[in-house]
Amino acid sequence: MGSEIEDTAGIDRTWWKEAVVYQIYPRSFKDSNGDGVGDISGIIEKVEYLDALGIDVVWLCPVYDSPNADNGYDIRDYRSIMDEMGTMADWERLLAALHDRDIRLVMDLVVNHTSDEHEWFRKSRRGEDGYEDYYHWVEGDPDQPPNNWESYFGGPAWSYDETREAWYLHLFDEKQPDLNWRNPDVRADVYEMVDWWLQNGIDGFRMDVINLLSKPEGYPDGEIEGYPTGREHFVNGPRIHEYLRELYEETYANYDVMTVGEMVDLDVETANAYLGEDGDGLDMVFHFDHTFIDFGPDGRWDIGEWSVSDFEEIFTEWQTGLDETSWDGLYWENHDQPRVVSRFGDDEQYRYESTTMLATLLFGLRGTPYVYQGQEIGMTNADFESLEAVRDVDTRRPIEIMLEEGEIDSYQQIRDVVNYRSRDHARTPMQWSDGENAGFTDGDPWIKVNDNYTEINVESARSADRSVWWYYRELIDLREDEQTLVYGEYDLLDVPDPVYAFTRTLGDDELLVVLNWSDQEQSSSLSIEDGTLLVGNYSGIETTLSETLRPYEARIYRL
Ligand code: TEU
Ligand code: CA
Repeated sequence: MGSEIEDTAGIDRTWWKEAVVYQIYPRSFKDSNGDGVGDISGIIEKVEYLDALGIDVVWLCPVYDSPNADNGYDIRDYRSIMDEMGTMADWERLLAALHDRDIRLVMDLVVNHTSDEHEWFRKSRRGEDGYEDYYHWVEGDPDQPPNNWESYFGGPAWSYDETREAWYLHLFDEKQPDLNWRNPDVRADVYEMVDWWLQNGIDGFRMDVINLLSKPEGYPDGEIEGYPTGREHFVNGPRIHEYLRELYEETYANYDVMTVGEMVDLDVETANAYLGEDGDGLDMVFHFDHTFIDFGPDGRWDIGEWSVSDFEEIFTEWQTGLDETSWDGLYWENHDQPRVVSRFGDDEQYRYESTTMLATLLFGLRGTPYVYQGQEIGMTNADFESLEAVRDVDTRRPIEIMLEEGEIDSYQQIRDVVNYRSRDHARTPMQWSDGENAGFTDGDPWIKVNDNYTEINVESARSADRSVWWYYRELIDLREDEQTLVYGEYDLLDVPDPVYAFTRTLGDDELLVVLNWSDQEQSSSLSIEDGTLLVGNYSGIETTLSETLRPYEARIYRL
């Protein structure tokens, strides 16, 4: 609790608002048995590390039994652990080890779809009694999908099933059929499973593409072209609020847990309908607005221009547009996004400065910050020199389509965009040391290790006097001490780009966040005479804000 503001009345304190969340993609975090795949025992080896970093909550990406068409986001059995990840007993040890250190555990909840190898789908495909309507089936011409909806991973959202002789819907891979939430039996089965995990003692859920659950009857064609066609029908679909409300009431309403909904295509108004007092029992959301900023005219596989004012506009809209009781999930990276320093910073000359500037922004905003594994040491994008090196279905599939359709003749034509955007950048192994395979595995890693591991790794970052790791450590501490950083109101200051400055105010307490988002010196256009510097990524600054900010300089003051 911050000493300055202990007396500030009227804050409704909530643990998940004050928490810093650390996201683990288990396949790439730490391998304990030399098979090249990260696992639960590997995470247990690193619990001490997580504690040293100071985070409060771990969000663990899927570890459930899965054939791994989409690395665990295609679940075969919700109640057992994938062989490669370990056993239920390992998972219980992990939960205990985290709880021993007062770290909470949030699990991934993937209930828009299952694997096509899930028992429900196997029964449904055979038309077994009681399971016929567990998924979205439409009969018809095997050459003509029921409508023009597209998959997020490219290509049509429908596949024809020879066994059932009907089309089934999959908004992601064909091995990820969408569950039919209109069917009350599906909902009851899901709620029972969710409750089972809650009873196992977890502290919440990150809810995968949770605003896609409701699909309209009749499956009307999409009218709006784009990524992907049909989205006006299945994003925030007709019964979405009813389903989420019911899920809440049947399950986590009865527990002290946190929920964060990953919501595609979400705007602020719609977020308010899901969140807060009049919402559906969801605590916070992840929106995507700031991740679309650098899409080119041809979409995701095209690199577009972005500017600091685009970011200011988006963040300000969310910071000021969310209702008093709504809450935001703040992130730069996750397992679906490239490395932020390579994207919005400078991963060469100013890797330290730009990574820490971006971190200062993340921690300076109102909401709960999420740190993705490797972000805390400033990991960068890798070079995927051939299609063979690419692992992600959501990179491979679109490229295969481009090749089939003759949009490109070879992988090399798209390599630069892959090296900019692919989800695989987040999935290269965590760089623990300058040892073999970055200390991730004794075996052959399932995906390439970034070549720069000899320079960028946890061991060297922790032993350096100044490093990205120590800066994150400082920000995490600061947020723990300063309630104003958690609860304070956000106000944008009117300074010329590429400087971005805003204040956070709680009662009488006022903090100033000022960032130079460029590789050039900039005038801050602000003059602070007697502030107290709380954190900064350059040394040798005291109480005044000098006119000139150095490249990617970031500071937080108490005014
Ligand atoms: O992601 C949803 C989602 O919107 C992504 O597929 C996104 O479109 C893509 O990564 C490009 O940015 C969630 C999970 O986070 C992702 O890993 C899964 O592949 C997907 O759902 C399906 O479960
Ligand atoms: Ca392993």
